[in-house]
Amino acid sequence: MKKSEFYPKESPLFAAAVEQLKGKQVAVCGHLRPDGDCIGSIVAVVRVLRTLGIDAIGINRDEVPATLKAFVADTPLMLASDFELNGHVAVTVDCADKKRIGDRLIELFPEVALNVDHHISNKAYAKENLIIATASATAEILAGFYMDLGYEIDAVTAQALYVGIATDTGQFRFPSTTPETFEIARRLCEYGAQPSVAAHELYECETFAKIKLLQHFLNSLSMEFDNRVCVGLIENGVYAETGATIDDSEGLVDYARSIAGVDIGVLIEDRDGALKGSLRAKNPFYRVDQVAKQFNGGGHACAAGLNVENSSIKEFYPQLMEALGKHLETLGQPQ
Ligand SMILES: [Mn+2]
Repeated sequence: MKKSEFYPKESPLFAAAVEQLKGKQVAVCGHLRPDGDCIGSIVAVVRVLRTLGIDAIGINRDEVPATLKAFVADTPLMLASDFELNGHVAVTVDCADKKRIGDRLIELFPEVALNVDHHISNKAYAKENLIIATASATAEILAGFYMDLGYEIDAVTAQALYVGIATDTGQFRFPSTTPETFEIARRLCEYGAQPSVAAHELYECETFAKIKLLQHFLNSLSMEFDNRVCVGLIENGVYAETGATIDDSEGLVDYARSIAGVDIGVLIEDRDGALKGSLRAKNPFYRVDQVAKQFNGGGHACAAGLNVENSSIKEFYPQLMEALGKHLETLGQPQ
């Protein structure tokens, strides 16, 4: 084996964990409402395990979003509701908390063999936990492992890993984007990743319903805390009205954050009383994960989410603003 270049400490641990999976049936689980990094990582782990002779399939509680379907290609992937346990061993990717795999999978898998993730808040709930918080994406970690270990990366795997990195870095714009991110992405292109094809699938195949959802969101924007926080809402019933799917809210919050002078963008969605909050900061100084944590959520310093059951925007909005206000007051101004 050649010398580990990207993750000298973790790559051998990954190889050892993979060794333990040999001869077993492996279920590679992602998180609720899967994003590009989740799907890309599942696809990449399932494919690589299969090249190593391991019977692996991907499982998700929620459907693969339409914009990501093309990247799955012929990778075996199924919904948790269709999955039948047959002595499978669980591997999770991009899941900071075991809860993120969803109730049915939590029940089926009291134990997780391997947890690969880049969330700083990861609870290290598995037998082997490979958490690298400096990586921009779980896909970046996996790609680094594969390159370090000389695992076979086919064109579908390379494209899936590229998509995971491109989406989690906001197309290589977020502060998590490092020289290593570009080096890994560059090499993925050599393995067959095609950035232009990925960009077309991800950003140039929008439904009209999604644009109508964006229209609602933009109409709802309001400023808080001297224009430092911009909040947009998706009120209950808007999904039905526009015909948009819940995946279509992905990325809306970035419009709120994109405004000059705004430090934090916020999206609050109401889906029949189940609220979902998304917080996005321009600077990791703002540690929006700490605000999300106060509502049983979590995530990264610049990108965090939370879920509140049985509430309404009217009730929750002032609660979130109070928490944000206190948080901003404690933080002061970045240096
Ligand atoms: Mn991720």
